[in-house]
Amino acid sequence: MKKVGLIMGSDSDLPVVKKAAAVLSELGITYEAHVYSAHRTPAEARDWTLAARDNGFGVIIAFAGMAAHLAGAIAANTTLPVIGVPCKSAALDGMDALLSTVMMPSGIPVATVAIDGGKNAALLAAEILAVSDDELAAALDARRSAEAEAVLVKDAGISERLL
Ligand code: RP5
Repeated sequence: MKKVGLIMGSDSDLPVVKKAAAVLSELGITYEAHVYSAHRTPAEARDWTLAARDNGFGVIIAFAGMAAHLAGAIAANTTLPVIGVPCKSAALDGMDALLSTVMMPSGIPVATVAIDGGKNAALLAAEILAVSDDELAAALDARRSAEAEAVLVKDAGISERLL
C-alpha cells in the first residue's frame, strides 16, 4: 500500500497531526511525518515533495496555521493528491488558515477539510488509497458501520438522559 505523508508547518501543529496519525495507524496505513514550513524551510518542503511519488507516497496531508501556504506550496510541486488541514491559531480562530488553504487558484487543487480536521483528513486519505485497495475499503466500511452503531446507541438512551 502507498504511504501517507504528514507535513506540518510547525511542531505547534502536532495536536492536530496526532488526530490524523491515530486514524492512519488504526487502518494499518504507513505514514511519515515531517516539519517543513512553506515560509521557514521552503527548499526542504519542495525537495521532499518532488521525491514523494518515487518514495512510495500516495497522498500528502499538509497541516498549517496562520497564513497557511503549506498545502498550496506542496500541491504546486506534485500531482499526488494533497489534503490541506487549516490549523487554529489565536488571532483569527483558524479563519486565516482556512481561507489560505481552501482558496487555491485554478489548476492546483488542495482538498481542504475543516479547521483542525485531522481525523477527516486521514479518513479522506484512506478513501483515496482504498480506490485501488479492496481490503482497505472494507476496513473503512466497517469503521463507518461502527460509528453509525455508536450513534444508534446514543439515540436509544437519549430520552433517559433528559430526565
Ligand atoms: C504556521 O504558523 C504553522 O503551521 C503554525 O500553525 C503557525 C505558528 O507556528 P509557530 O510559530 O508555532 O512555529 O506556519
